[in-house]
Amino acid sequence: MSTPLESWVEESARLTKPSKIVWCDGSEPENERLTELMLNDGTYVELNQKTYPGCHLHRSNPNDVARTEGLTFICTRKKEDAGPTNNWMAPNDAKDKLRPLFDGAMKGRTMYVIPYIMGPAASPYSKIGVEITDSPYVVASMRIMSRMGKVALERLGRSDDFVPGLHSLGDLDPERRFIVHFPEEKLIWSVGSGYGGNALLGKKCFALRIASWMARENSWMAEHMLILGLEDPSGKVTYMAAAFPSACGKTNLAMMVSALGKQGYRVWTIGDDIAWMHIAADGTLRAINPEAGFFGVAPGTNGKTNPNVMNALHENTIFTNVALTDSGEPWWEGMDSTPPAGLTDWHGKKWTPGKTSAAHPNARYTVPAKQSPSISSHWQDPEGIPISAIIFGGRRARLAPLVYESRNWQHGVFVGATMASETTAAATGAVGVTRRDPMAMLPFCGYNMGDYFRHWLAMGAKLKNPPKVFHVNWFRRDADGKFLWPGYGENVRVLKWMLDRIEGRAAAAETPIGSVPTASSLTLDGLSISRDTLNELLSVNPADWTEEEQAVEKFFEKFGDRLPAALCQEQKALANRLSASSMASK
Ligand code: O2Y
Ligand code: MN
Repeated sequence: MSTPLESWVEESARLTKPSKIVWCDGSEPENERLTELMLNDGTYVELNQKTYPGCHLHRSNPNDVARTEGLTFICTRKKEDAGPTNNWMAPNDAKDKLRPLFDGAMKGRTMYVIPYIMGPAASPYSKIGVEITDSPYVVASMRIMSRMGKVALERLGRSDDFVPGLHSLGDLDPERRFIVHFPEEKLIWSVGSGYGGNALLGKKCFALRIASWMARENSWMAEHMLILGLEDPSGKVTYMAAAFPSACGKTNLAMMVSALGKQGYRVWTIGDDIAWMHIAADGTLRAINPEAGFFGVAPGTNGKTNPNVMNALHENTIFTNVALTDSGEPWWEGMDSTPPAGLTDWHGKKWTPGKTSAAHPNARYTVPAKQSPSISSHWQDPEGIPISAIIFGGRRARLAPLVYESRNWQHGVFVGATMASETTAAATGAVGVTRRDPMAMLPFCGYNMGDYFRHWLAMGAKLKNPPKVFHVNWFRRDADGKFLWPGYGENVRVLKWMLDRIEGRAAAAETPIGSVPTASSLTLDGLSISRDTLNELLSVNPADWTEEEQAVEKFFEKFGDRLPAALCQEQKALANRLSASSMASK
């Protein structure tokens, strides 16, 4: 008798009609065969194998260069269960719409069956997915980003406990591109894109959208968070998870080279994008990184912003939509100050400096996590690592101080739920517009965000000693528009203050929004920063925050009666504290 997996593969083959089916085992010889095939058909360009052994360049279709939120749907039976922040289609309507796009889509192509594990192979908190795809580039990428092949098939056995994801490149026409999720049946269908989050179904589709639904059902958390460990001079490591909207330097923070290295503070990487967190038997929150690689933005990455990843990506790395030097090496804007002569751009054309960038702004590297010099020796611990702090962040030019600590878990949930960031030139659309992005999950929560906030509150109630919750803003500017804080490796000073708060060592001043460091509680030796700049960085302006609180009230209205009362209370309490503080200063 067929296994549930075999039955689903047969059913998918009847629909998509491939000329051949290949079950991927994740082995080196299989990867070599696929590499050869992609070099021959132009999917891959070989990079300089002396300086970049095992590295290749892939150029995607120019109309297919980023995740497409507008074409991403959550298909629940009831529209309210997808909520006001998701695109919604009824499950049957979605299937009726997409079935014809899959019908015969793999004619003349090979269907690859990719069994994969999200999370360390030996962890009870890992989960199995199976992606069916007609893209060998997706196979090679999934091999880096997950534990793929034999290991997953062996763990699955004859069980039906896997998340199926059907993917086809289709004809790559954006008019026929859809990424749809059926969280009630834990199923993913994606057609018409071969890029990133749209096509590597283990990442955003499974590990966040479907997993967030599973997590609520079973009292755990699937979060869009990096995980890092901060080592102190005694060798003790304290772990923190952090959520940032895009363009806030999340990967750089996860892999930071500490400016306090000489004092014995070092940052270790567990993960750069996603955290699955569960409550352990002792009532602590423990996290695993479900991924095995980094799929990071290349432009802007250099020896200063992220020296660890720059070291990591010299071997076994897939580069997508970067530029190519005349010696066959990858290049992107922000790698070094002047572009080398003789560049080929991301379209494969000779590049002349001028209006267009040589690399696409969303060009990526896909690199095994184990290659980073910053990778923690605990990154694959089956039970996960204990989380002592949760950090939310955003890019706010004026409003938010460098760092503040929430009053308690419930207030921390409010801080996460009201997170916002100002758009940068790197994102599409207007620059400097404030986009609210609760817990950085806006595009990734697989259900109604009002229910998601309720789940966060419920998790706090189950934790014996909930992590402290902080908010950071590396991007505050002065009146002339200059950044007040140097960022990058210096951000460790803020992490150290958090650690000192956790350990009960650091002082803080109470403000209406939470506690900020006193000037002397931050470790600033070796950093040239004036007292005025520091005061500006840490200041909380009640007038600006009153405007913010009113914007939050309006944002919360979206969720109607799905918004937990506790968050309304937090918003009203903030309003009261702000008004009391304004009165006191008059
Ligand atoms: O454009 C894409 O498909 C990549 S999106 C992405 C990739 C790695 C980590 N995070 C993200 C994101 O959008 O949050
Ligand atoms: Mn992300």
